[in-house]
Amino acid sequence: MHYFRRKGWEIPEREATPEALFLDRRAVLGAGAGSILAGALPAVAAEEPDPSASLYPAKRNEAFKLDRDLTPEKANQQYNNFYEFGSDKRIFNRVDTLKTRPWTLKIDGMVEKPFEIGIDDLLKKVQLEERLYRHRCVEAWSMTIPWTGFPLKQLVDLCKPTSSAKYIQFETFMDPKMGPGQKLSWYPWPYIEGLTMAEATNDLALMVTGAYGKPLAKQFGAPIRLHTPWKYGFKSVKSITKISFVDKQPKNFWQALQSSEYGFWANVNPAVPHPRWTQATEEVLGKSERVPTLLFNGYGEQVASLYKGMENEKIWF
Ligand SMILES: Nc1nc2c(c(=O)[nH]1)N[C@H]1C(S)=C(S)[C@@H](COP(=O)(O)O)O[C@H]1N2
Ligand SMILES: [Mo]
Repeated sequence: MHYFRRKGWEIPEREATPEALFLDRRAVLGAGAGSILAGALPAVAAEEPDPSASLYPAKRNEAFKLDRDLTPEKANQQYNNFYEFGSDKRIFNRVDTLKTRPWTLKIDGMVEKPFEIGIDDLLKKVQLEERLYRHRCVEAWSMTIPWTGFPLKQLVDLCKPTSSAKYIQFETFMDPKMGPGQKLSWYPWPYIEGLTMAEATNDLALMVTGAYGKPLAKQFGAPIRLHTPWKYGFKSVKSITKISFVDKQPKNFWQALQSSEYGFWANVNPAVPHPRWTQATEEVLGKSERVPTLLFNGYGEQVASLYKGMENEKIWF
């Protein structure tokens, strides 16, 4: 008999359909306790305005074009993977506990001098731009999104890694009060990801601080997350607090949880199936259609050279 335990990250392809998209969002939001209370009480605990708001929208870099429509903002903001807040896709209801100011990034490991920098000071040292990117989750759904951010290379240059640094390792915050999912001890918290230095300094690797012309919504991984559009979505680590330059290949969150299914490289390849579902096609978020998945998610021209000679190695999961 074919049987397996069902966990959040193990959804089979046919169940990757975004259920949330078929609900009436307005009805769901309108009926929430929040809106009822908001009417009954004087304004309480309004969020501080985001101090970086005036930096948006940033100028669009026209070099990054899409072959398909943008995913509507609302669809994108209500269908997220952010296990710090739960293993379902509707975490947008529960991200209020994420406090994004003050927010400090710690830089350590093989650098000339370790340092810490506040997010708003970092934003003064980089050049923000908007890029339209495709995103392909390993669960076989995809989205397109107008990110605002800056090339990771700009941050690497600020960090001044030494020549012994071979990889860059990213860490998400570790605070179960902010991210109650971190109370679940079978997950290898904190969420960790990594890239080689060549990947990190490729122009496509983007540090993302905004989306849809505004500072990042919390569910997208505010105030700063990574996006590597040629790799499966789990590489794009959210709400980063620490960046370490190291000489050993980092073991990422999903690899630590299930190394037979998730690895370090995770480059998108429609010809290499996940052990439990095909990667040949993807469900387009916000539309009820499946489209063929592309090698390197369509970004081969920019990144294929990084993997010359490695094509037969395990760089596809
Ligand atoms: N810290 C953290 N980063 C994360 C995740 C997560 O659970 N925690 N999920 C990853 C996965 S599997 C995907 S597909 C993307 C989803 O990004 P989005 O919600 O902005 O679409 O975030 C990635 N980054
Ligand atoms: Mo994902």
